[in-house]
Amino acid sequence: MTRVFSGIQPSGELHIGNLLGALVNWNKMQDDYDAVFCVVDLHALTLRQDPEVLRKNTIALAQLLMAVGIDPERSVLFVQSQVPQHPQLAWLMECTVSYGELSRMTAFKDKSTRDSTDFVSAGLFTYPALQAADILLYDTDVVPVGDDQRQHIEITRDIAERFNSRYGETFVIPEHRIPPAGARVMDLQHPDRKMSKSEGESPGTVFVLEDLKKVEKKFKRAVTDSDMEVRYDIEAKPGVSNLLSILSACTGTAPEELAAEYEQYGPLKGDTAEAVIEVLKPIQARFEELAADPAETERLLKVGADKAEAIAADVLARAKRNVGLLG
Ligand code: ATP
Ligand code: LTN
Repeated sequence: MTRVFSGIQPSGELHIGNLLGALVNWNKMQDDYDAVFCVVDLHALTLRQDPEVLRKNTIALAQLLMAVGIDPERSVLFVQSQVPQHPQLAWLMECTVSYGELSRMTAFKDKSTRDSTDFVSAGLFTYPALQAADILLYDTDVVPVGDDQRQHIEITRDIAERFNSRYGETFVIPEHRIPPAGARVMDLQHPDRKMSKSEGESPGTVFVLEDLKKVEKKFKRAVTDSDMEVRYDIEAKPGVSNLLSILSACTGTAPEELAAEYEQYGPLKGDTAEAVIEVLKPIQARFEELAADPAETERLLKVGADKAEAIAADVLARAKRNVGLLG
């Protein structure tokens, strides 16, 4: 069966960009694929973390993934640092990617130059090598991600192809899968930039666990533009198009088709808020239940890590053998 793998960082509160760009898709794929999903806590360490907060965020993110519908019975759900093959293969990846390739990663350029980053770790620079290890360890065919991860999947393919040509067939070459709607949810106040966790609390970011009244307010105050036409045109009308994309991701109707149904911004904002609230309501309710029993979540994650390790150990052994390391 086709294998899918994806990861998400426990580095802050989940927003509707993460949900619509990635998680809704993960959820759907469980039915038709052999799915492996990972909370990438080692990736979160590339930026400074408070240890207590990291531990809490890791458990909460796993609970949120389950609340969205990721089923630890049907899929493998685990925490990256509990499977030691990830950092082990990452070293082989670091030795297969060049300094120049890593320097060209836009995510590194963005994160290393942010005003809030006062310390640029070496891990932030080599981050894509660890991500390549995550993906390649599971003989992954498909990686469902949002649009911002395109470059990281490309570099994973380049590393895998280079390794295979240097040392013989070792890795499956993965492909990205970017959803047709919701792949790039933009900030409601600054529709020219993507909705981001790192922004923290802001009127442009809608969190999955946010109070629903506040969600409604944020949509009502979303930035649109001064001409009054509802049209799907990302370049000319980024704010309105963002609302249409969000509504489309929630309803499954194409944004162009939705645009034809509206003559004013007010009702579009109201309906988008309502559609998002309908998606969030059951997730929030399920999360409340799961959050009451963190020990059970930890137990499920351990079971997941064992299942993951059973796959990853074989692939790491193959890579070590091919590269000339002793078994
Ligand atoms: P940060 O905002 O701090 O860069 P992030 O929100 O991108 O973090 P990640 O853990 O890096 O969070 O991403 C998890 C998944 O969510 C990835 O597949 C990513 O592509 C997707 N994603 C993140 N932001 C958006 C967005 N605004 N629209 C659609 N998908 C997104
Ligand atoms: N870099 C990704 C998170 C991530 C990931 C992965 C995604 C780490 N490892 C493997 C897909 C597959 C991010 O920042 N969104």
